[in-house]
Amino acid sequence: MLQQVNGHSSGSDAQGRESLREDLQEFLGGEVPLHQLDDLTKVNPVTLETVLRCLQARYTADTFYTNAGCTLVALNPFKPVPQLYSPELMREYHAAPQPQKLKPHIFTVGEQTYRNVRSLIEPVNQSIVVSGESGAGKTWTSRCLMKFYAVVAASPTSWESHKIAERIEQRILNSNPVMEAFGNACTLRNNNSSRFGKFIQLQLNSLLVPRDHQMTGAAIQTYLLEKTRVACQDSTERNFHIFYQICKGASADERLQWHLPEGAAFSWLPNPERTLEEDCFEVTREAMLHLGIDAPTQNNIFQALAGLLHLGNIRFADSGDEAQPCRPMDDGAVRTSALLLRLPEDPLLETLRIRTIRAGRQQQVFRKPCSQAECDTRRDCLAKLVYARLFDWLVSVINSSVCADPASWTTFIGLLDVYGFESFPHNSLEQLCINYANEKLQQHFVAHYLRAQQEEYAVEGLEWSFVNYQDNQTCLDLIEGSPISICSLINEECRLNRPSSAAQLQTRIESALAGSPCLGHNKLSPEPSFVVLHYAGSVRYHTAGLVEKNKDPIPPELTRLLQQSQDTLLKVLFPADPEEKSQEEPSGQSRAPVLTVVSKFKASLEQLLQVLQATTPHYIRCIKPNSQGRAQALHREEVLNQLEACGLVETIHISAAGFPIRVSHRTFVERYASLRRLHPRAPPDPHSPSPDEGHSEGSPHAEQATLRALLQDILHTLPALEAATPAAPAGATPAPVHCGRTKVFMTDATLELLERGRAQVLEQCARCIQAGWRRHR
Ligand code: AOV
Ligand code: MG
Repeated sequence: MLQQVNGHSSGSDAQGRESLREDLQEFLGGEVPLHQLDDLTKVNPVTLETVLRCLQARYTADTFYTNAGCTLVALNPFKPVPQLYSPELMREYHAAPQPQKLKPHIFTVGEQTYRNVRSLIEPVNQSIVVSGESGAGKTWTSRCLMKFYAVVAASPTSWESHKIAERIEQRILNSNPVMEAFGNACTLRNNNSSRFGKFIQLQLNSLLVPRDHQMTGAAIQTYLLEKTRVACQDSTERNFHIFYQICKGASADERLQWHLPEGAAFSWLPNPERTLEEDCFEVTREAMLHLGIDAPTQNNIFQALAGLLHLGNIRFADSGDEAQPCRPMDDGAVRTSALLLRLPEDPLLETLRIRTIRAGRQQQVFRKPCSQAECDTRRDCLAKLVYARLFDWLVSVINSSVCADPASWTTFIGLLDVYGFESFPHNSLEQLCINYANEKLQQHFVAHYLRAQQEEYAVEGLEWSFVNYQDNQTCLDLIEGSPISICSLINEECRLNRPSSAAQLQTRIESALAGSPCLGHNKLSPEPSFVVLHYAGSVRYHTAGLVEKNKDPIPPELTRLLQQSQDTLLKVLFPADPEEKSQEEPSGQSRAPVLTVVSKFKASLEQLLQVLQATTPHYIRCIKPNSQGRAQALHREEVLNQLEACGLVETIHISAAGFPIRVSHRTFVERYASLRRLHPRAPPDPHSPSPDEGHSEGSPHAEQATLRALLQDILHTLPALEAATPAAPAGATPAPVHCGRTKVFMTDATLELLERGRAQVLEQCARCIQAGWRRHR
């Protein structure tokens, strides 16, 4: 847009263009240099280019937080900035009469939410949605916010209550290292990548001190742990931190007990040489202790994990005879893992190698030896099953340790640290779920943002109805709608339990949903796949393995085996069935409807949204300035992609659907007063003060009236300006502009028109002056 304006007014001289751009920027953004602009909606006009330039200027100036209307944009500094997170600074934001007047910070958001829940008139729950791509800083941000609340929500009245408060805050903070040890891993994008989504509800009371809420507890909800990582890691990535922690941090005694000799090689433990800060076993143990997980229980957990590592070392060799089960290549691995998991050795081996099937009219039980690949799948499945149950159990233990008695809290602040939009060369069910969640959150955000915009317009006395914005409901209909959607079709395949190829699934999706504008054209793909046009970009999902992943089948023999364990922990994780029913794998038709991954995810997502909808939301968008994790480097292209993916561009578009350009009456009159010369409505009154002069004299009312009159004069030149525009089609609608109580709202097109007129006046003036000189000479 700026380029267009410049192109019209200042020839081809690049330098001139640059200076005009700055001039216009100054007009639109006021006197403030770009890096000091605290709010991206104040860059004017709001375009990607200006937003990027502003962020870049701020990053260079080591300013990492910027507002964007009701959103906070957080750039990852990729270097320690301790002064930015000190308890002193937390208290400063907490004590400030108007924290929003301080520099943008996550503490502003923290304090705002804290004050909102504290309001005695109408206590209302708050939520903070932290989003952004992998490595952008979501978990860091959530952790910092939790520390913030631990500091500000701990104001004690007596020593006794202080003690209680500190204990609970400390315990809540302690949940972080534990959850991260078990749920985070080193990936290509982030050394400490969260492999699950998390919503933590910080519970506050108003009982002890009515004005100052205190944290009395917390409740944690997790989403979609990437459990496949236990048994399958990319060669450049790692397993969950906890496995490395036990291998590196175990004492000599523990090594003996857990069968983890120094330097032992485990196939599920790639890249052990990569030493990370996260490998600190002591921190995890200490935190677990604070959460009430005592040393024997910890010991039990770590022993089971060591058992999984040994399980991963079991390899099978084909027997060469279909009727014969595969042979384990190393009896030691089977023995040790059975020992550590306290499972009977023979049934373990049997379960991994032999499938039991019920078939025929009499439902006879058949035992079928598995192929080598099937054995591997069963082994991996066993590990995933144990790890996922362990993780859920840990979360429930943490919850029972930190959750407050329902009677002791009145309001909560929810923190959502959720995986951002993902698009890889190969996308599967995980990405579909993640992106589906992001669509949902985006819809929630847009609704909230539009409401905020609406409020600004209302304050300015403008009609909202002229803004037309289509939200992402169409895409959500495609993914989750009824009766037919991508989810329903994938679930249908699972339910029918029929053999169907990846290509067939593609065809079914494409033919049943052909009418959806959000289903992309699927050309040029050698592999069966379908394309969804998400708000954040289009993503190709591969259909191979999708149905199987959605089923997430757990052979019942595996569960039954684990129920035989003599281990105290495994007994808790796999309690015996109350009634011993027939549990052999049925032959097909008689199977009860399975709860698929997608249906479970959908249900938990709906629950989350219900919670969010009942709160006042706040948004923090984390941005990764570069993918190498380097300090002081901002890559425009990468940042642009993220602005797009986190919906900020969309927000910009929404504001463009309305009036992206807002300037105060005075600024507007100062810049365009000269336009009246071009198309005067009435002869300018020589006695009326120019805006500059009228400043100190007269009442503010009189000044307002003068400004308004001038404003109207300028706006009346618009139709003439438009008619004089060569490109304007005959009978074009007048350029939209709205005059609010304090600001003028306009579109890019109007700005362009005004700028062109102004350039014309300036040119005329320059000619007059030149002519005057000539006459003088
Ligand atoms: P993520 O949660 O968004 O990724 P993290 O919060 O783990 O990303 O941040 C990644 C890394 O960036 C951290 O380990 C820090 O080294 C650094 N970092 C982030 N924020 C800051 C900050 N404010 N100051 C200093 N360093 C920071 V993922 O969980 O992968 O989606 O799944
Ligand atoms: Mg994270």
